[in-house]
Formats: sequence, C-alpha cells, structure tokens
Amino acid sequence: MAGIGIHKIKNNPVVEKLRHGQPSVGSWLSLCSPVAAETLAQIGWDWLVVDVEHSPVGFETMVNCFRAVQLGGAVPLARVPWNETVWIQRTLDAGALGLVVPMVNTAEDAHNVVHNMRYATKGQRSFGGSRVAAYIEGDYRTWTEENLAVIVMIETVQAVENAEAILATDGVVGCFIGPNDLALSLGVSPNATGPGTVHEEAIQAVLAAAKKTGKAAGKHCFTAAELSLRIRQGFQFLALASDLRFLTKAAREEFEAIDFSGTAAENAAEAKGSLY
Ligand code: 3PY
Ligand code: MG
Repeated sequence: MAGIGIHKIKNNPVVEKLRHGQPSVGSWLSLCSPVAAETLAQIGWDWLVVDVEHSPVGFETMVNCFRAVQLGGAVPLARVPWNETVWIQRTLDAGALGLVVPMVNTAEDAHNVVHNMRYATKGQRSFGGSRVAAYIEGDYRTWTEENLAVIVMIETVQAVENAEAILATDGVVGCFIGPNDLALSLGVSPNATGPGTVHEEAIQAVLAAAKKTGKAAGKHCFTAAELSLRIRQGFQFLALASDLRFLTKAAREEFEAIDFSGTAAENAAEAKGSLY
C-alpha cells in the first residue's frame, strides 16, 4: 500500500558531509515539543539535536521528537546528559543517528564514547536493536560502524589542550565547541568572546587540531552571521541557536513592535480586518 511513509537511507547524510569536508548545519531542540521539531525540520536543516542535557525533555518525548525530525526531513541526533554507557545505549536504541557527547576532556573520554557507541567486538554497546533500524537499508548493526555521527564536545581548557588526541581517537567523526562552558572554564564571561580574546584563541586551537587530524570541527553559534563566518574558517558541524531561542527572539521582536501610543479606540479601528 502506498503511503507518505519514510524512505530508507543507505548512509548517514550528516557523516557523509562531514567526511567529505562539507559543512553540515543544524539546530537545537530545547522546547521538548515534537510539533516544534517537525516544523523546524521542514526548514532545511541537515540535522536537529534533541537536547537531553539541558532541557527537561523526557525519554518518550525525545523519541517523538526523533520521529518528528525524521518526518520533517532532517536527521535526528541527540545530546546526551553525560558521557555514560546507559545514556548512550538507550538514546541510540531510541533512534538517534548520532550523538553529541558533553565534556569530553581527554583521549580516554573520547575512547569511552566510541566504545559505548559500537557493538562488540569493537565496543560494548549491547545489541537489542534500535527503532530506527527499520529506516536503514541493510543491516543496522553493521551500518552503525561507519554511520553514527560521533561528535564529542570540547568545552573546557583541558579539552582544548587535548584536542588533537581527542580528535585523533578512532571512531570520532568530529568535535563541537560549547562556547558557554568553554568561557566558564577559561574563567571569563560568556560575553567575552570574539577576535583578540582568549576564548577565540581556544576556538582557533581546536580548529587547527581538527584540520591536523582530518576530523570535523564544530561549534554552537548564536547568529547566522557567526555561523557563516565559521563556515568560511573551515568549521563544519555547526548549530544555529535553538527552537527556544527562535521562539523568544521572534516573539520579543513582535512584542516590541507593538505600538501602544494610540488610544484604545484608534488601535481597535486600525487592527480591524488586518490581524494576519
Ligand atoms: C555550551 O555553550 O557550553 C554548550 O554546551 C552549547 O551547546
Ligand atoms: Mg556546554
């Protein structure tokens, strides 16, 4: 029976782009809303990350966000709360095609990420299948070996110092800089960023380590202008803001554009018939 369905994929498009040196652009889901996820996915992002670290999303809502992202045409990824076996295992089984793992500070941490994401004999992920296996061409278990997006977060001074060893770890596809935690670790304000700051120096050191190891560098960006600059600099795995930020920014702009200066009667007359 023909239906709108979902076509099967052969390779993970995110990993393909990153391995071919191309930028792959996405955003963050903090609203815990499958409807927001589906709407955002239709805009054209390569991927959307369900943020399980810093949003109150529950596990079942997370699965529904994955479904919604898929339906909207993007690749579902998640940021797990910590570099832990149980989180990694369950989130992959729930259908993420890759993970962003926070606070990876050493090559050993990076090795543990990969070890938890791979099945035996290459790792220790237990085999119970994944709900996403139905959307993969061929065998999911072997597919994961080359196709899961393994993205480690570099967001501390220690991680910047170890960036080359972290990125050189077999199985790591790329890194993702968390600008806020990096600022805190450097002992500076999260606003003390940009050219000439220690923060930017650290970012450029991570980019250099990525180029040296042939892996993808990434960063969370707050504006399209910054994201465009980072593409020109050679960053690849780039997130722009989040669903929450898009909502508050647009709502604030509209709210601030309201003209409260007229009388109530005048405003009502002007608004009539032109609400949308
Ligand atoms: C940070 O800025 O620390 C982040 O984790 C952004 O995703
Ligand atoms: Mg962080």
